[in-house]
Parts: sequence; structure tokens; C-alpha cells
Amino acid sequence: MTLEDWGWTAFFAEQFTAWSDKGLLPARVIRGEKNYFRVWTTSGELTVRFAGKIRHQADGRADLPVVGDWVAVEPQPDQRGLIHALLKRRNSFSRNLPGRRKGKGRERIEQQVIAANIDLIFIVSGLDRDFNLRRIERYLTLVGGSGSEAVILLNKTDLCDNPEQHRAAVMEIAGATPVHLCMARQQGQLDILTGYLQAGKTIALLGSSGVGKSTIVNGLIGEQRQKIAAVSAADGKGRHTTTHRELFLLPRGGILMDNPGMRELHLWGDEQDLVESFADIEDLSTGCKFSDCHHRSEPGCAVRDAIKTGNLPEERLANYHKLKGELSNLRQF
Ligand SMILES: Nc1nc2c(ncn2[C@@H]2O[C@H](COP(=O)(O)OP(=O)(O)O)[C@@H](O)[C@H]2O)c(=O)[nH]1
Ligand SMILES: [Mg+2]
Ligand SMILES: [Zn+2]
Repeated sequence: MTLEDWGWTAFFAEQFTAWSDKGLLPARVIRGEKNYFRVWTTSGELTVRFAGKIRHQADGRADLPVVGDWVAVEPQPDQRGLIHALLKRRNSFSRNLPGRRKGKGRERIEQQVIAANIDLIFIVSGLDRDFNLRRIERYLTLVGGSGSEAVILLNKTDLCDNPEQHRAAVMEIAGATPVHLCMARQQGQLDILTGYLQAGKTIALLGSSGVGKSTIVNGLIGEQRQKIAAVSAADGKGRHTTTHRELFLLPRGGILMDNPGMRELHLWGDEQDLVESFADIEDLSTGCKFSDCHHRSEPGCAVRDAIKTGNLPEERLANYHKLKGELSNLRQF
């Protein structure tokens, strides 16, 4: 295994020259625990902690390492080590972390970087009761702000009478993002995904709990590495079996990041992130009478006209307003 197999590129090598002179090793964070990390290095996997000073220097959470980050590690005996520096990220994936209060009173919203240095995101959705176009729009908006590419996977085709019809509905909202059907539980049904795997490229799986992310990871690794939920027959919901974000190197090349399901996915970003995920609304709005039209009750609104003529689903505009509201609220913090 080489550094390149794990996603190392010139972008990181250039930053690292300052650290290699000091005898530190480049390491990729493959798993985060509460007080330590597992990292991969050319000397094997190590369990590492922060050197005290990086914690002090960190200006808020966004500067602390997350799974997918490259760090500079000082090796210590017994496969241990200390993180001395966090290398600049190629990109990162963030959500806002609500409900934290600083001092008394006002709620403080913090950016939580979830994962870093990701080339492609598989947005996984189940074709069972999980299926929800509005949630897929939310994921697309989140991914749009992250600097990664996305692919939408509609899993559990066996639990759905008309998968192609669902796929067509998703393609309507997906723009240029590819949409595939799959059945992760059946061996050999993941061939469509292998075309996306590439040595040194990191693919993260996102989606609600129970949609089949870990089943997909196991299928692509070719062995049962990730624990999979037994779905309760009563409510069709999977339990949270994946509790950690983790990177896996695939035997045929490529790196996968399994993620725990996120119950509440609050957007982090700015309103610009909607331009891509709601390109149809942005396009229509060039026909609105007012250039600052909010598409609510203004006269001459081309977006609302499209709803009347059946060219734009009303629910999609409602979700656009909702996500835009969430993003503009963030600006106040
Ligand atoms: N019927 C059906 N069940 C699936 C499929 N893929 C995964 N599952 C099941 O869905 C449940 C949740 O899967 P899991 O991989 O743990 O979901 P995760 O929470 O997204 O990681 C498990 O019981 C899987 O066996 C599929 O294609 N069809
Ligand atoms: Mg899982
Ligand atoms: Zn308008």
C-alpha cells in the first residue's frame, strides 16, 4: 500500500515538506474516537492523539482533524503517535450543529466539519418508506456546497413495485447528478458502482440510517466488515448500527467512507449553494418581473407561473424556500 493508494497527492506533498524535515510521518485519519484517532501511515496503522498545542491553536472545531484528513504524526512506541499538524483540506463536508448554547441565552450555531478530502459522494436513499424527494434535495444542496461530486443511489429495488418510475422522479430534481438503482443485499447487484471506484479516490456514503450504506460498503469490499442493521418489520426502520465514520481501502483500489445516519441534517453553507441544486428555479427566476423576486406573492413571477402550468412541483418550491431560510439564518451568526 502506498500513500497514493490512500489518496495522497501533490497538493498534500507540497504542504508536507516542512514536516518531513522534522521526522514526522504523513498519516490519513481513518477513524475518530472520542479522545484519539486511528490513522494510516506507511508504517502501518497507529493510534494517535493531539499534541497539546494543536488543540490550543485550533480556532473552533473546524480546525480539528476529522476522518479523511491528512495529518503530520510523530510516531511513538507501541503503534502510537502524536498529531502535530493538520494539512490543508482539498474540500470538506460540513453541517451546522444546532442546539449548543454558549453562556446563557442565545443559541450558538457552529460549523461541524463532518469529513474531509472527498472526491465523490454517494447519496443513498431506500426505495422503501425512506424514499423522500425533499430529503434528496437537501442532500444535493449540502453536497453542492462541499466541492465534491455526487451520485444518487436508489437502493432496495426489491422492495418497490416501480423503481424506474422513482428513478425518473429523482432525475427530475437531480440536474446533472447521475441516478442509479441498486439492490445492495443481492451479490452482483453493485456492478454499476464499480465504475466509480478508482485507486486513490475517496467516496463517502451519505443517507439516513437503514438505507443500506454499510451493506454497500461490505458488498464493495467483498467481505462483512461493517455491521448491518436488522430492520424491524414493524416500522421498516433500521437501527443505528454504524456509530463511527470510517475509511476502508478497497481491494480493487479506491477508498470508501461509511457514515452513521444523521437524523437531523442541518445545512451549513450560503444561499449560493442552492444555485446548483435548484438550477431549474434559478433559471425560471430570470423570467420574473422583479430581479429580486422571492417567488411568494409578487406579480409577474415566472416561478409561480411554472407551478400553475404544472412545470414545477409546488413541494419543490416550498422546500427551496425552507432550505433558503435555513441558509440565510446562518448568516446572522
Ligand atoms: N430488501 C433489501 N434490504 C436491504 C438492501 N440493502 C440493504 N438492506 C437491508 O437494510 C438494512 C439496513 O442496512 P444497513 O447497511 O445497516 O444500512 P445503513 O444504516 O445505511 O448502513 C439491513 O437489514 C440490510 O440487510 C436491499 O437492496 N434490499
Ligand atoms: Mg451503517
Ligand atoms: Zn419570482
